[in-house]
Amino acid sequence: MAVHNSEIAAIFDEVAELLELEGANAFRVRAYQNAALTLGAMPKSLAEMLVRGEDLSELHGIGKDLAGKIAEIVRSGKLATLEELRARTPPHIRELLRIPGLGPKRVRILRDDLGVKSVADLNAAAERGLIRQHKGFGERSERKILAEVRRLKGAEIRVKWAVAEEIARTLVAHLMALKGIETVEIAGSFRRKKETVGDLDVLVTCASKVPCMDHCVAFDEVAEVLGRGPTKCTLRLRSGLQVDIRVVPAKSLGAALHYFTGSKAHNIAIRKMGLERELKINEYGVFKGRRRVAGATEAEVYARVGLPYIEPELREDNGEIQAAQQNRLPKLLTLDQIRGDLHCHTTESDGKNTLKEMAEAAQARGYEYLAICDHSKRVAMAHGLDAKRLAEQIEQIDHLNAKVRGFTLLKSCEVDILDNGSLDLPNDILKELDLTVCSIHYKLNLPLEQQTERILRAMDNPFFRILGHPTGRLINQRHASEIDIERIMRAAADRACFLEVNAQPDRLDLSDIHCKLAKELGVKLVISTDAHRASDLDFMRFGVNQARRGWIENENVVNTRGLVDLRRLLSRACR
Ligand code: DGT
Ligand code: CA
Ligand code: CA
Ligand code: ZN
Repeated sequence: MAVHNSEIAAIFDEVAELLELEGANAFRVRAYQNAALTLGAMPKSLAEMLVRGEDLSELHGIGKDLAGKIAEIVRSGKLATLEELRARTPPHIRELLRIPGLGPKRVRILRDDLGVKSVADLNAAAERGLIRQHKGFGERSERKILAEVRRLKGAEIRVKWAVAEEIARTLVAHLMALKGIETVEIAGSFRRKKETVGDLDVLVTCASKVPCMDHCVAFDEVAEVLGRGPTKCTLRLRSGLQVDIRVVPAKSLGAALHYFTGSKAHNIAIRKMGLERELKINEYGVFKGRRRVAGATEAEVYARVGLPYIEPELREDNGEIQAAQQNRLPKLLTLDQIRGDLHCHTTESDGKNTLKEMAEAAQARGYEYLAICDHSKRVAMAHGLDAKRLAEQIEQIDHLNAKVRGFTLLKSCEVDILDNGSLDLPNDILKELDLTVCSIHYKLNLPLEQQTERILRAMDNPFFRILGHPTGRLINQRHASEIDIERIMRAAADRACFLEVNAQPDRLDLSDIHCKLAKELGVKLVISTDAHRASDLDFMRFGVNQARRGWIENENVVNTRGLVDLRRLLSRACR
């Protein structure tokens, strides 16, 4: 495997960082930093230059010493200098460097002046208000540090829903393989389809005398058995995910499912309603005095407190109980109501499948339409399209459409919203498209006011249709951009524009709360996979889950419409 320039640059960056942390000579630090910049921006492969016997020390800013180090990395994939530096730096200090906003300079100050040697120390110092008192750190950076530390701690333990689903699938298959195990249900936040889950809560019913616990702990992904009793065990899997498994009697399954699905706040509210009717509700059933009056199904439990069944996605004590009392629960969107996908890429930009392959994959999923949204030119890294290449793609789409019946490729583009709010391609090519998905990929960190204005300005363009991955967040990796989402939604409603629910499992952007807000403000949503390969079209269900948590119904979603209605919605002329 050839070593990429970016990997060499990353090694030099880390050397510079650790040298600076040690208080090394500033010239030496800068030499590594400059080299990293030069190499990172070089179009030619250093590894290939070496194969051809070219002399790297002739490159700008690369002396004999660094040229030798590049050769060492290309040869071995490693750099001894870096290994030594890493070995000399305590691991807890290196962890501090990973906190956004803390470079080596600041880490050194914190260590030398406040004795901060780990993330835990940092957290304690920030909580005690010591950091804001230090010159060069004000109150704002202290707040930011606290938020980052909390995020770091959270990021370690909460698993993305899609990842949990894969693990859950193998676990359920394992459990069901034992004869005598009758039902396996996963409750908890997983059943509520939360975007991340803390652990899996599994309920099992089985015939008596079945060695159920032995079978649970024999799951081959178990790393450690954290606890075990006759009807309950807690496991840590190799992926780091924890699992609580409980065996419950079949007559209690509904009550247990209700209890362990949560959320806790929802359960408390339901239990309170029970108390008002002199009913005791727990994981074993619904009891009047000592008599069990319900418990086999969840519907029974709800019926006992005078409510219709409430879908797990709604159980957050966020208005669902009042809605149930008034018989105005939403009729939640379902996957089979989705008629097409309005955001995908092809090999023309950074996708892995061709136009034709994407079209076939969409047809195989029973879709009526698929919008092709390759990147625009600003995203050079992804080989974004300029007007000329987009015009060629439009022709290809016309050509393919002429050959198929009952399925339509829609002409689109993921147009970059530039820094000043203008769109990355001229209107005379945008007007040839059926729709546009307009997204921000650069400058995600502008201050709230500026970022909001940027989006509103873009929306003023008559060819703006859909705001793609509106906040830019990446679950466990990158915060949402600071935007005034309510203002943006009101503007979208005014201009007959739509917001995307990006179904990529690490985006899920909009959030559930924002989906609900959109519905309340009368903004229609588009649920799209942003597929970069044919199989990504299956991400649709993650987007649907997110929308369901946001109370979204069929009519709130643009791509539940057939093609004719869709085209009507997309034409802003009719607004
Ligand atoms: P997670 O795992 O952090 O993503 O979130 P959950 O909701 O799965 O929470 P978890 O695993 O701690 O507990 C699963 C369910 O069990 C929870 O949603 C409601 C129920 N539960 C847990 N502890 C309590 C409690 O103290 N009181 C009540 N009423 N319910 C509880
Ligand atoms: Ca859980
Ligand atoms: Ca749990
Ligand atoms: Zn995209």
